Amino acid sequence: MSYKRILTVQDISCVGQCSLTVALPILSACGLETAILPSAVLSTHTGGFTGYTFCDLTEEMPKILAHWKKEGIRFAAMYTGYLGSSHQIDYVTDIANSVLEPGAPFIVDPAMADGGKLYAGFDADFVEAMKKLVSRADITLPNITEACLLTGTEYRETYDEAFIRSLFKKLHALGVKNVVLTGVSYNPETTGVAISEDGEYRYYEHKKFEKGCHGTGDVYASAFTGALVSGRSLYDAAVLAANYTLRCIEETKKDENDHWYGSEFEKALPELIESLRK
Ligand code: PXL
Repeated sequence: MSYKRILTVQDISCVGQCSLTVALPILSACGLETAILPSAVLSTHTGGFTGYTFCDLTEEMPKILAHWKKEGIRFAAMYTGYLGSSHQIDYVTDIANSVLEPGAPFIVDPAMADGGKLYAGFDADFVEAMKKLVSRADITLPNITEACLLTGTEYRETYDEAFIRSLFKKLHALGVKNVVLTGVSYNPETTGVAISEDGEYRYYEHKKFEKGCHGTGDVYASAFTGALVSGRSLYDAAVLAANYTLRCIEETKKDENDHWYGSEFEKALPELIESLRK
Protein backbone atom coordinates (compact mmCIF):
# COMPACT_ATOMS: atom_id res chain seq x y z
CA MET A 1 0.00 0.00 0.00
CA SER A 2 1.23 3.51 -0.79
CA TYR A 3 2.35 5.85 1.98
CA LYS A 4 -0.46 8.32 2.68
CA ARG A 5 -0.56 11.70 4.38
CA ILE A 6 -3.71 12.67 6.23
CA LEU A 7 -4.79 15.73 8.20
CA THR A 8 -6.50 15.67 11.56
CA VAL A 9 -8.07 18.75 13.14
CA GLN A 10 -8.79 18.59 16.87
CA ASP A 11 -7.60 20.07 20.15
CA ILE A 12 -4.48 19.49 22.17
CA SER A 13 -5.59 18.57 25.67
CA CYS A 14 -2.14 18.62 27.26
CA VAL A 15 -3.21 16.03 29.86
CA GLY A 16 -6.18 13.70 29.47
CA GLN A 17 -5.58 11.08 26.74
CA CYS A 18 -8.00 12.43 24.20
CA SER A 19 -7.99 14.29 20.88
CA LEU A 20 -4.53 14.76 19.34
CA THR A 21 -2.60 12.93 22.05
CA VAL A 22 -4.65 9.85 21.13
CA ALA A 23 -5.14 10.43 17.38
CA LEU A 24 -1.45 10.91 16.56
CA PRO A 25 -0.12 7.66 18.07
CA ILE A 26 -3.05 5.63 16.71
CA LEU A 27 -2.80 7.03 13.18
CA SER A 28 0.98 6.58 13.25
CA ALA A 29 0.50 2.96 14.35
CA CYS A 30 -1.75 2.56 11.30
CA GLY A 31 1.22 3.59 9.14
CA LEU A 32 -0.10 7.00 8.11
CA GLU A 33 1.83 10.25 7.96
CA THR A 34 -0.34 12.49 10.11
CA ALA A 35 -0.38 16.26 9.80
CA ILE A 36 -2.20 18.16 12.53
CA LEU A 37 -4.15 21.36 12.85
CA PRO A 38 -4.80 22.05 16.54
CA SER A 39 -8.22 23.64 17.11
CA ALA A 40 -7.41 24.78 20.66
CA VAL A 41 -4.93 24.11 23.45
CA LEU A 42 -6.31 23.13 26.86
CA SER A 43 -4.40 22.22 30.00
CA THR A 44 -6.68 19.15 30.35
CA HIS A 45 -9.90 17.99 28.72
CA THR A 46 -13.16 19.38 30.09
CA GLY A 47 -14.69 16.13 31.33
CA GLY A 48 -14.16 15.91 35.08
CA PHE A 49 -11.31 18.40 35.52
CA THR A 50 -12.08 21.89 36.79
CA GLY A 51 -10.18 25.14 36.23
CA TYR A 52 -8.65 24.07 32.91
CA THR A 53 -7.13 26.64 30.55
CA PHE A 54 -8.49 27.10 27.01
CA CYS A 55 -6.68 28.85 24.16
CA ASP A 56 -8.81 29.03 21.02
CA LEU A 57 -6.73 28.77 17.82
CA THR A 58 -9.52 29.80 15.40
CA GLU A 59 -7.63 32.85 14.12
CA GLU A 60 -4.60 30.75 13.16
CA MET A 61 -6.66 28.64 10.77
CA PRO A 62 -7.02 30.97 7.75
CA LYS A 63 -3.29 31.83 7.99
CA ILE A 64 -2.29 28.18 8.07
CA LEU A 65 -4.60 27.39 5.14
CA ALA A 66 -3.16 30.27 3.10
CA HIS A 67 0.35 28.91 3.61
CA TRP A 68 -0.65 25.33 2.74
CA LYS A 69 -2.35 26.59 -0.43
CA LYS A 70 0.83 28.49 -1.40
CA GLU A 71 2.86 25.31 -0.86
CA GLY A 72 0.35 23.18 -2.77
CA ILE A 73 -0.06 20.84 0.23
CA ARG A 74 -2.77 18.16 -0.19
CA PHE A 75 -4.04 15.28 1.96
CA ALA A 76 -5.35 11.78 1.26
CA ALA A 77 -8.01 12.17 3.99
CA MET A 78 -9.14 14.69 6.58
CA TYR A 79 -10.55 13.78 9.98
CA THR A 80 -11.96 16.29 12.43
CA GLY A 81 -12.72 15.88 16.13
CA TYR A 82 -13.25 18.37 18.97
CA LEU A 83 -13.33 21.92 17.55
CA GLY A 84 -12.80 25.17 19.41
CA SER A 85 -15.67 27.47 18.35
CA SER A 86 -18.66 27.69 16.00
CA HIS A 87 -16.84 30.32 13.91
CA GLN A 88 -13.93 27.87 13.54
CA ILE A 89 -16.25 25.37 11.87
CA ASP A 90 -16.56 27.68 8.81
CA TYR A 91 -12.76 27.70 8.47
CA VAL A 92 -12.65 23.91 8.82
CA THR A 93 -15.16 23.63 5.94
CA ASP A 94 -12.93 25.91 3.81
CA ILE A 95 -9.96 23.70 4.65
CA ALA A 96 -11.84 20.53 3.63
CA ASN A 97 -12.82 22.22 0.37
CA SER A 98 -9.22 23.25 -0.36
CA VAL A 99 -6.73 20.61 0.76
CA LEU A 100 -8.23 17.21 -0.03
CA GLU A 101 -6.97 15.21 -2.99
CA PRO A 102 -9.75 14.31 -5.45
CA GLY A 103 -11.91 11.54 -3.96
CA ALA A 104 -10.20 11.75 -0.53
CA PRO A 105 -12.60 11.02 2.35
CA PHE A 106 -13.67 13.74 4.78
CA ILE A 107 -14.45 12.14 8.15
CA VAL A 108 -16.20 14.16 10.85
CA ASP A 109 -16.47 13.06 14.46
CA PRO A 110 -18.94 15.67 15.79
CA ALA A 111 -17.28 15.50 19.23
CA MET A 112 -19.50 17.77 21.33
CA ALA A 113 -21.68 15.71 23.68
CA ASP A 114 -22.25 12.45 25.53
CA GLY A 115 -24.70 10.91 27.99
CA GLY A 116 -27.48 13.26 26.84
CA LYS A 117 -25.44 16.42 27.52
CA LEU A 118 -23.30 18.89 25.56
CA TYR A 119 -19.68 19.14 26.74
CA ALA A 120 -18.83 22.22 28.83
CA GLY A 121 -18.52 25.36 26.71
CA PHE A 122 -20.71 24.27 23.78
CA ASP A 123 -24.15 25.74 22.98
CA ALA A 124 -26.97 25.63 20.40
CA ASP A 125 -24.95 27.77 17.94
CA PHE A 126 -22.16 25.22 18.02
CA VAL A 127 -24.64 22.42 17.28
CA GLU A 128 -25.99 24.40 14.29
CA ALA A 129 -22.47 24.94 12.94
CA MET A 130 -21.64 21.24 13.45
CA LYS A 131 -24.76 20.33 11.44
CA LYS A 132 -23.27 22.18 8.47
CA LEU A 133 -19.92 20.43 8.83
CA VAL A 134 -21.55 17.01 9.11
CA SER A 135 -23.57 17.68 5.96
CA ARG A 136 -20.25 18.18 4.09
CA ALA A 137 -18.76 14.92 5.46
CA ASP A 138 -18.38 11.64 3.59
CA ILE A 139 -18.53 9.79 6.90
CA THR A 140 -19.64 10.97 10.32
CA LEU A 141 -19.18 9.13 13.62
CA PRO A 142 -21.59 10.49 16.22
CA ASN A 143 -22.62 8.85 19.46
CA ILE A 144 -26.35 8.74 20.15
CA THR A 145 -26.37 12.06 22.05
CA GLU A 146 -24.64 13.81 19.15
CA ALA A 147 -26.93 12.18 16.58
CA CYS A 148 -29.96 13.37 18.58
CA LEU A 149 -28.61 16.92 18.82
CA LEU A 150 -27.76 17.03 15.11
CA THR A 151 -31.24 15.87 14.13
CA GLY A 152 -33.33 17.72 16.75
CA THR A 153 -34.41 14.40 18.30
CA GLU A 154 -35.10 14.00 22.01
CA TYR A 155 -32.31 11.93 23.65
CA ARG A 156 -33.29 8.51 24.93
CA GLU A 157 -31.43 6.05 27.16
CA THR A 158 -33.38 3.07 25.81
CA TYR A 159 -34.49 2.61 22.22
CA ASP A 160 -35.00 0.01 19.55
CA GLU A 161 -33.71 -0.53 16.02
CA ALA A 162 -36.57 1.56 14.57
CA PHE A 163 -35.34 4.56 16.60
CA ILE A 164 -31.76 4.09 15.35
CA ARG A 165 -32.97 3.73 11.76
CA SER A 166 -34.97 6.97 12.16
CA LEU A 167 -31.79 8.76 13.36
CA PHE A 168 -29.98 7.50 10.25
CA LYS A 169 -32.78 8.74 8.02
CA LYS A 170 -32.62 12.21 9.57
CA LEU A 171 -28.80 12.31 9.35
CA HIS A 172 -28.93 11.33 5.66
CA ALA A 173 -31.51 14.10 5.16
CA LEU A 174 -28.85 16.55 6.40
CA GLY A 175 -26.67 15.39 3.50
CA VAL A 176 -24.33 12.86 5.19
CA LYS A 177 -23.56 9.87 2.98
CA ASN A 178 -22.36 7.38 5.61
CA VAL A 179 -22.87 7.19 9.36
CA VAL A 180 -21.12 5.09 11.98
CA LEU A 181 -23.16 5.45 15.17
CA THR A 182 -21.26 4.43 18.29
CA GLY A 183 -22.53 3.12 21.63
CA VAL A 184 -25.69 1.51 20.24
CA SER A 185 -26.97 -0.93 22.86
CA TYR A 186 -30.13 -2.97 22.34
CA ASN A 187 -29.78 -5.02 25.53
CA PRO A 188 -28.08 -4.64 28.93
CA GLU A 189 -25.12 -7.00 28.30
CA THR A 190 -23.99 -5.77 24.89
CA THR A 191 -23.31 -2.64 22.93
CA GLY A 192 -22.01 -2.00 19.44
CA VAL A 193 -21.85 0.20 16.39
CA ALA A 194 -24.67 0.71 13.90
CA ILE A 195 -23.62 1.58 10.38
CA SER A 196 -25.60 3.19 7.60
CA GLU A 197 -23.56 3.02 4.42
CA ASP A 198 -25.40 4.77 1.61
CA GLY A 199 -28.58 4.02 3.54
CA GLU A 200 -27.87 0.30 4.11
CA TYR A 201 -28.15 -0.67 7.81
CA ARG A 202 -25.67 -3.01 9.54
CA TYR A 203 -24.94 -3.67 13.20
CA TYR A 204 -21.83 -4.99 14.96
CA GLU A 205 -22.53 -6.11 18.52
CA HIS A 206 -19.94 -6.69 21.25
CA LYS A 207 -19.47 -6.94 25.00
CA LYS A 208 -20.44 -3.93 27.13
CA PHE A 209 -18.54 -2.63 30.15
CA GLU A 210 -20.65 -1.22 32.93
CA LYS A 211 -18.79 2.07 32.73
CA GLY A 212 -16.78 3.27 29.72
CA CYS A 213 -13.66 5.43 29.78
CA HIS A 214 -13.22 9.06 28.87
CA GLY A 215 -11.79 9.69 25.40
CA THR A 216 -12.79 6.37 23.85
CA GLY A 217 -14.82 8.22 21.20
CA ASP A 218 -11.50 9.71 20.03
CA VAL A 219 -9.79 6.32 20.21
CA TYR A 220 -12.59 4.82 18.12
CA ALA A 221 -12.65 7.58 15.48
CA SER A 222 -8.84 7.51 15.15
CA ALA A 223 -8.65 3.72 14.74
CA PHE A 224 -11.58 3.83 12.31
CA THR A 225 -9.90 6.52 10.20
CA GLY A 226 -6.56 4.69 10.29
CA ALA A 227 -8.12 1.43 9.14
CA LEU A 228 -10.27 3.05 6.45
CA VAL A 229 -7.44 5.08 4.95
CA SER A 230 -5.25 1.93 5.09
CA GLY A 231 -7.69 0.30 2.69
CA ARG A 232 -10.33 -1.41 4.86
CA SER A 233 -14.00 -1.18 3.84
CA LEU A 234 -16.18 1.11 5.93
CA TYR A 235 -17.78 -1.84 7.73
CA ASP A 236 -14.46 -3.62 8.38
CA ALA A 237 -12.92 -0.38 9.67
CA ALA A 238 -15.92 0.12 11.98
CA VAL A 239 -15.52 -3.43 13.37
CA LEU A 240 -11.72 -3.24 13.72
CA ALA A 241 -12.01 0.08 15.58
CA ALA A 242 -14.71 -1.36 17.88
CA ASN A 243 -12.53 -4.36 18.77
CA TYR A 244 -9.51 -2.13 19.44
CA THR A 245 -11.52 0.30 21.59
CA LEU A 246 -12.91 -2.61 23.60
CA ARG A 247 -9.37 -3.85 24.27
CA CYS A 248 -8.36 -0.33 25.39
CA ILE A 249 -11.24 -0.26 27.88
CA GLU A 250 -10.35 -3.79 29.08
CA GLU A 251 -6.74 -2.73 29.71
CA THR A 252 -7.90 0.37 31.60
CA LYS A 253 -10.30 -1.58 33.83
CA LYS A 254 -7.45 -3.96 34.80
CA ASP A 255 -5.56 -1.07 36.38
CA GLU A 256 -5.97 -1.14 40.15
CA ASN A 257 -5.39 2.59 40.36
CA ASP A 258 -8.56 4.29 39.17
CA HIS A 259 -7.40 5.61 35.79
CA TRP A 260 -10.48 7.86 35.46
CA TYR A 261 -9.57 10.53 32.92
CA GLY A 262 -8.70 8.46 29.86
CA SER A 263 -8.03 4.98 28.52
CA GLU A 264 -4.76 3.05 28.55
CA PHE A 265 -4.95 2.81 24.77
CA GLU A 266 -1.16 2.50 24.41
CA LYS A 267 -1.21 -1.04 25.83
CA ALA A 268 -3.34 -2.37 22.95
CA LEU A 269 -1.47 -0.56 20.13
CA PRO A 270 0.56 -3.68 19.20
CA GLU A 271 -2.73 -5.56 18.69
CA LEU A 272 -4.06 -2.75 16.50
CA ILE A 273 -0.96 -2.96 14.32
CA GLU A 274 -1.32 -6.75 14.16
CA SER A 275 -5.00 -6.58 13.21
CA LEU A 276 -4.15 -4.22 10.34
CA ARG A 277 -1.58 -6.71 9.00
CA LYS A 278 -4.23 -9.44 8.57
O1 PXL B 1 -12.91 13.27 24.06
C1 PXL B 1 -13.60 14.36 23.60
C2 PXL B 1 -12.98 15.64 24.07
C3 PXL B 1 -11.95 16.21 23.37
N1 PXL B 1 -11.36 17.35 23.76
C4 PXL B 1 -11.77 17.99 24.87
C5 PXL B 1 -12.81 17.46 25.64
C6 PXL B 1 -13.43 16.27 25.24
C7 PXL B 1 -14.52 15.70 26.03
O2 PXL B 1 -14.85 16.11 27.10
O3 PXL B 1 -13.18 18.09 26.75
C8 PXL B 1 -11.10 19.25 25.26
